[in-house]
Amino acid sequence: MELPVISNSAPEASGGGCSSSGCGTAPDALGHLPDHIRSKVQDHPCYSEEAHHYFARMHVAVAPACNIQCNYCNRKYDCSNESRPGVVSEVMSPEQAVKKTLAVAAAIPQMTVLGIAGPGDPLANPARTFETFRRLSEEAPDIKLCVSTNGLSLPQSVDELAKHNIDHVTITINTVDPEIGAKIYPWIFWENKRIFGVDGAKILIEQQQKGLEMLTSRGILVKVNSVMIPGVNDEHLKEVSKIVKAKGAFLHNVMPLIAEAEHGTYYGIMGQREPTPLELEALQDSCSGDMSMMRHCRQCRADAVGLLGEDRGEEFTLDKIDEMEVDYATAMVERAKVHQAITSELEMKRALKAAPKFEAEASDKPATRPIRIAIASKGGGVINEHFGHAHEFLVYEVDSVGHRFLGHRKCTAYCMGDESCGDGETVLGQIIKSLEGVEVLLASKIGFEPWADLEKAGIQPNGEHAMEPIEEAIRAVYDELAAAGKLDQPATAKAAA
Ligand code: CLF
Ligand code: SF4
Repeated sequence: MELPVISNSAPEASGGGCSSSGCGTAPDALGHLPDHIRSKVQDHPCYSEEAHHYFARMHVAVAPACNIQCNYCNRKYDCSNESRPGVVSEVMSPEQAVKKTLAVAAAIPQMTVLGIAGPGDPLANPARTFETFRRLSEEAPDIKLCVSTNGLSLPQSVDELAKHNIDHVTITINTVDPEIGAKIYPWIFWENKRIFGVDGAKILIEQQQKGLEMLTSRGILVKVNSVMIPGVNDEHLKEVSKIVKAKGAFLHNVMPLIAEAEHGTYYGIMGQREPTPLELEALQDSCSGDMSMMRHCRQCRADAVGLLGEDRGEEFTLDKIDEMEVDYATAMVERAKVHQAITSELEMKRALKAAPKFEAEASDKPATRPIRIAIASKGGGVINEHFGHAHEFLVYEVDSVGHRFLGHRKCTAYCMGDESCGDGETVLGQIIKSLEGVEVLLASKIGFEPWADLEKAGIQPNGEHAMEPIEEAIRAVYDELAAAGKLDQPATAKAAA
């Protein structure tokens, strides 16, 4: 079955929704949503797992200042609440941001969402953030507006957010306990004073919770991001998930801590451990009993452009934008046609999958054990990436009746097309390590050397499904393995590790 991630927990929703704790959920994961919610999420790449294969987002880095300190952030870089630590985005003015947005929207009609997510906290820079939103809501009414915040200034910003039709807000909530908060936030800047430790964390938590309630009571969709910090808040995040769901949050995105010493963050320098992919999956599964989980977040940068996981920012640098003439009225007509074509195609696919024949076939299959399958894809929902060029692999769990998306595993590309491949061997070892728990890997093409090493590691490479839709390919591969009797046995020790 398809599209298991999104269900709605907003108070005005009709309820229900698919469980993401097992394979085989409703054929149309958006289908149960009321129309007004569905129209908000069906083309938002972060709020809909399905949409992220087809629709793009962009960020404009207009917000340099921040009003708190997180132990996983080095303030020289972008806000780590929604981006990778160690990434620096060039700050631009609201005027430059508007120009860039119109240029990108005209060139990439699949771009449906403009987000402000840094490089500091957008609501700690209200004049720059709201000037950008105000102008875009007037000049580009077909673009959804989205913002991500640490929440400290949220309650006082809610009226302004509503005024500019910003109906997607992300709050990073790592804890609801000030004692835990003091281990994550050394200080906050509040009412012209720096407030340290538990006292600061208490104010931050109160502001976040108040802001969440104010937004959901106005029908604004709220996504909650949480950074999983092993030994600090990992167990506690289950409680956080319950609380934010009860207050009407739409989606919970548990992201892994990134703590590398070279980023100069407190956690990086003190050697705080990052979670493994399987630990992250297990926590997401635990939380999913209480609410819908986002599993396709790419922790993108504050000036990201393109589909999630790709970065086309280089095509839209300020000097290039200066030379672009944009007729946005004409572009909007073209954009509407593209959006309609994608939406119609997706609706047709959902209808085909929901057909009774599909159910009957599925229900006749004998029960076999689930496996994880990794996919190399550039987007569009198809297997269209060479193994050696992949910067990430999408991981699905597949069983006899369905599948679910578990997340992606980031990696350094094994070979960038360079004949020598540099220190490819070391890179391959890292890729194999990142594929912990995976038993089959599908790519459009896989070279001889990585093929042999993948096999040795207990991962079966497969290049036979190039350019096929992911969902069809993983079903075909699973059924083939099941028919060959290969899924009656426990996984090999390596793959099951
Ligand atoms: Fe940007 Fe965030 Fe809006 Fe998306 S990102 S402001 S909700 S448009 Fe998306 Fe990027 Fe993850 Fe953020 S993949 S880091 S969740
Ligand atoms: Fe860094 Fe963002 Fe935390 Fe501010 S809110 S300290 S920019 S991670």
